[in-house]
Amino acid sequence: MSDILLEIKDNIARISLNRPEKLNAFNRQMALELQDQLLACDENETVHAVILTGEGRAFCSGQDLTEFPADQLPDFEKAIDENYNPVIRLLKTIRKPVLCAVNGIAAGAGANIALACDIVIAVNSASFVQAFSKIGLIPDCGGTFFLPRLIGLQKATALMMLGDKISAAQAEGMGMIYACFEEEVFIEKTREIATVLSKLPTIALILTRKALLESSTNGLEKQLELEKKFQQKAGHTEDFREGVTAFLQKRTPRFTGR
Ligand code: T3D
Repeated sequence: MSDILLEIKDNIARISLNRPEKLNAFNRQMALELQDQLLACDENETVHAVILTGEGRAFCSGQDLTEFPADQLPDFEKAIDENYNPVIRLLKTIRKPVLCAVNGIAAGAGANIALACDIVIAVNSASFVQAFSKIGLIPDCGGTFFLPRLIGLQKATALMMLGDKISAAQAEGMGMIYACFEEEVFIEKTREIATVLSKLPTIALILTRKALLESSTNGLEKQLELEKKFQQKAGHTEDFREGVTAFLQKRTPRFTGR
């Protein structure tokens, strides 16, 4: 049985973390398999949107704490270089929008991998915890980059230092995630949002992600120049022509991702 499940249906890939008995804690194999499946989705032209979720009652409980060697110092640099940072880089470069559907607790690396996705939704019963400080570590997986940008420096500092567990509703309230939904409609809502994403002009979405990411470090002048460059790219796609034509013909556009 694989630690990551991949299912592709109706142009949507569903990638699922699959170690439910460990609340989907990341071991090395799971991190490497996740990289493989993200790459596979990137390259598969039939995939227009990706859902990242977890099997069982959790989304992900972070690094598998049983994986550290008992008799020697752990090599975090190697583990982060090989296991985690490639996942975050892939989530930010994959040429398909990624919807994270947080189906239960998201702790440590699990919380921050969720935040690296394009859109994050959660079931009402889910919770988020920056568990790192509780075991003497610092937040990784891009958490120190994404969280303060989402909720502000003060709240990010407090959540990261105190390691408080917050509910999905609190996460939505502070802008950490896009929305949360009742259990009964969560799967349906996830599918609905992924379907919308899968039918939008993919190149424009990916350029939007890139522009937003670059805005974190650019000044206004640089960002205006970047928008100009990216708009030129978007405006030269078949999807742009289709979008305008469909509008003028008063019909639903049929985007192809080209
Ligand atoms: O290597 C590197 O590069 C460093 C990177 C570090 C990144 C990190 O993610 S550090 C943070 C690691 N994660 C944590 O510290 C969280 C640990 N887990 C918890 O605090 C709790 O399990 C939860 C709050 C997530 C959930 O609590 P609860 O009460 O719902 O469940 P539980 O009973 O604690 O867990 C259920 C089982 O999953 C249990 O196993 P058992 O007793 O039934 O056999 C538990 O040990 C196991 N489990 C949960 N989290 C982990 C885990 N096993 C290994 N590693 C885990 N992270």
